[in-house]
Amino acid sequence: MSTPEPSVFSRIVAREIPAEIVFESDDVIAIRDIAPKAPVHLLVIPKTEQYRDVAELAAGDPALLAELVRVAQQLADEQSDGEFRLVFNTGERAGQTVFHVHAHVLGGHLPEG
Ligand code: D5M
Repeated sequence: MSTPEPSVFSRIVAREIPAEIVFESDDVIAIRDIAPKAPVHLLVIPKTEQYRDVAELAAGDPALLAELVRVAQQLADEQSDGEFRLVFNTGERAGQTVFHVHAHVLGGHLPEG
């Protein structure tokens, strides 16, 4: 059986493709989104790609999900006013394009809705 290709985020963790990395720990990396939808738009990503979406992550490793939320708050404090929208697109029809779980952290002056 062939090994699946690493996700774009695993390739960023491995420094195979460039990104603006704003936080890194043993378990988590955070980068600036390449197509920002708000003045501050970051992605907080577990380094492991074993969870494709937030439902799998919550079931498999709730402590790691809590760590994503903690990092989101820390980055919103550092880069904005501490308030933020946290979005997990879950499934293709909901707009998910990268099936390696990631939290969108949107801050600054947000669009309505
Ligand atoms: O979100 C996937 C998000 O990932 C989308 O907002 C673009 C972003 N993206 C994709 N490739 C890159 C790179 N190379 N750097 C930074 N950001 C990237 P989803 O919720 O799956 O639609």
